[in-house]
Amino acid sequence: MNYSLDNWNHLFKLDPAKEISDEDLDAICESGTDAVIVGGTDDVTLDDVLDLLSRIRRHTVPCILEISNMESITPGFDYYFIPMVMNSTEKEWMMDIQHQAIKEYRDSMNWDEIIVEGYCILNEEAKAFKQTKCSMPDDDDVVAYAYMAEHIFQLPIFYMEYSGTYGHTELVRQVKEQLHNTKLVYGGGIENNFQAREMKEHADTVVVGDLIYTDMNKALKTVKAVQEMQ
Ligand code: 1GP
Repeated sequence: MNYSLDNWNHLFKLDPAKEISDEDLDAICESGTDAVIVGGTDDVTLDDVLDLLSRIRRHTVPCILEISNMESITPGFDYYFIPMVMNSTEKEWMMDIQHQAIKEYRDSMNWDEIIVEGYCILNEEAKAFKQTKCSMPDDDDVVAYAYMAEHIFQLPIFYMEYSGTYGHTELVRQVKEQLHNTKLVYGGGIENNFQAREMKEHADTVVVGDLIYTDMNKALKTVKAVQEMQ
């Protein structure tokens, strides 16, 4: 595997269903972030994914597709994130969709580019929480999911997904204590430098999403705040 999880401190996540100007996209790509993820929950279409891909490709920043549906999978990205939703109540989101994808695409899959994420969705109001029929885990559950991600599934990433709301730093700290080989990715509700730094104290990687669309200047400042910690 040749991906550079060890060096990914900060990632931006762009939602293909949301508009972004060329100027803002250029600023994101040239910000010093370690990679740009393309991923969303609702209304993700192949056209919109391809549009973002071609515009990001004007820059040298690595580009990742976080797969949300089979219809919008396309070659051309540097990496592919495949979520397995560990706190879903339905096996479909943990295993069955991935199983179907393997059946269909196995021969064209390059495992140097594929990174499987153990996802734990921790905001009950998030669209992804509802869509994937999650149940809300308590802190001990989350810690145990992280432990399973590392020891049972040996996943490269455990993703604490608070999408849309700022998470609990103490729980992020506890989860990090469990993980030695699996990288901890934190995403959700980061609205400023301080929060980006606070989560990066514990997580290996922080992801900034919505802030791109609500306050571009603040979003850009999270990059420096995190990169300066290295
Ligand atoms: C979403 O974890 C990312 O998948 C980032 O969350 O959009 O709340 O920043 P926000």
